[in-house]
Amino acid sequence: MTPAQIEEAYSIAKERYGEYDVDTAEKMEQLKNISVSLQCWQGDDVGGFEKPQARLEGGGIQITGNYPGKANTIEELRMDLEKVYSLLPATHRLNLHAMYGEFGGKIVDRDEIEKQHFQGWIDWAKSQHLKLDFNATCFSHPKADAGFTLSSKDGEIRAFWIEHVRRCREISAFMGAELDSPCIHNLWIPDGSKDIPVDRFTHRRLLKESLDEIYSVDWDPAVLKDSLESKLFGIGSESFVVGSHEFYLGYAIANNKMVCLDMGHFHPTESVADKISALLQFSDELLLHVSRGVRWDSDHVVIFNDDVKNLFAEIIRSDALHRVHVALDFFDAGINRIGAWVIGTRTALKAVLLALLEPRRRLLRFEEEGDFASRLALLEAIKTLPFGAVWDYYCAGMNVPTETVWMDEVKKYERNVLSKRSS
Ligand code: RNT
Ligand code: ZN
Repeated sequence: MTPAQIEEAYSIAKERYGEYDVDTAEKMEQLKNISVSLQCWQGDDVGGFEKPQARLEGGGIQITGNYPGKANTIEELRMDLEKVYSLLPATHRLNLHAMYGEFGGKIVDRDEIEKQHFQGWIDWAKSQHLKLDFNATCFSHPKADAGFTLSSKDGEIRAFWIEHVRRCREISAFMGAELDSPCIHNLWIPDGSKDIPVDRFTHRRLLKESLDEIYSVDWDPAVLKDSLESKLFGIGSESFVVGSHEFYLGYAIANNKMVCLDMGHFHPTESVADKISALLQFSDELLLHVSRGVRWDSDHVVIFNDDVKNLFAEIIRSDALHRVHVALDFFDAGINRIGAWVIGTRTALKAVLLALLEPRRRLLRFEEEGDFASRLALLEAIKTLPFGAVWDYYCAGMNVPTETVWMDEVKKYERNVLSKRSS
C-alpha cells in the first residue's frame, strides 16, 4: 500500500463513520493514550534469568514449542523488546516477573531479591520511555513443587513465599516511584491440586492469612497498585485451585484491591466482557490479562476474535478506559516470538480502536426507545465498515508499519539476529 492509497482509503472510511456521527480523528487521538503492558515472558518462554537456560517448570502453567531464537540473556530480551515496541503505535508498558532480575550470575533465592536486581530494568525503561509493572514469581521453584505456596500447610513454605511477595511489592513501589507511574503488582499463585481434596477450607484460610500479612504494608497508590489473579484450573490443579475467582473477588472487594481477569481463566462459555460492568460497580479499577484460551491452554496468542472485541466494547461502553488496566498474557514458543508479541499487542490495540469507533449514542438511543431491530441492524452494519482503513491510517500516522508490512521487519530481524542465537 502506498501512502496515497492509505490516505484515500482513510478519507472514505472517515466519511462512512461520519454518517454515524463518529469522528475518526477524535477516536485515533484517544487511542494514542492507551498503554498496554507487554508480558516480558513471551520472549523466553517464561524462563527468567535466575540460572542459565532456565525453563518454566510445573505449577499450573505450561508452554509448548521450541522455535529457534529465544532470548537467552537480559540483553537479548531487551533487544527483542525494542524491536517489538518499534512495531507498535504509541507508547506502552513492560510487565516484568521477579525471576527476570539481574542477578549477575549469583544464585539469589526468591526471598532474597532486592531493588538493585531491577535497577538495570528501570534504567533501560527510562531510556525507552517505558513504564513498568511487576509480578511475584511463585512458580518454577522447588518450594512450589508440592503444589502449594502461600496456602501451604507448611509454615516455613508459607513464610518463604510471604517474604518473596513482600519484597516484590517493595520493588514494585520503587519502580513506580522511579518511573513516576504506579506500578501494578499482580499476584498469581499456582496453588491447587490434581485430585479432589477434602480440606479446601484450610488452604483458603491460610491463603487469606498470608495475603493479610503481605498487604499489611501500605504503599502509596501513586507508586503501587495491587491486583490478584484467579484461575479456573491448571495442569496439575484440575480439581482444586485455592485462588479461585470467588476467593479473590471477595478478598479484593473487602480489602480494596484490584482483581485481575485473565481471559483464559474462566469457563469457555463464560463472558469476561460481561464481568466489566459488574465489577466496576464495586471496584474502582481492574486489571486485564488479555489472552486466548484454547481447550486446556489459557495463553494462546491474542487474535481479533469476538471475545477480545466484546471485551473492549464493554470497557468503552462503560466509559471505563481509565479504570481498566490492560496487560497481555500469552506465550507461544512454537512461532517466531517477536511475531507473537506484535500480533497479540496490535490486535489488542485494534480492538480498542474498533470499540472506540462504535456509534454509541445512536445505539443507545435505539435501545432506550425500545427499537431493538434498529439496534441490531446497526450493530450488524458497523461490522462491515472500513475499520481497517482507519487502523492503517493510524499506524502510518504513528510511523509504524501497516499490516502486515511489519512482519517484513520481523523476518529481517530473524535472519540477522534470532537465527544466530544458540537455543
Ligand atoms: C498463569 C497466570 C499468570 C502467568 C504469568 C506468567 O496462569 O495467567 O498471569 O501467566 O504470571
Ligand atoms: Zn494471567
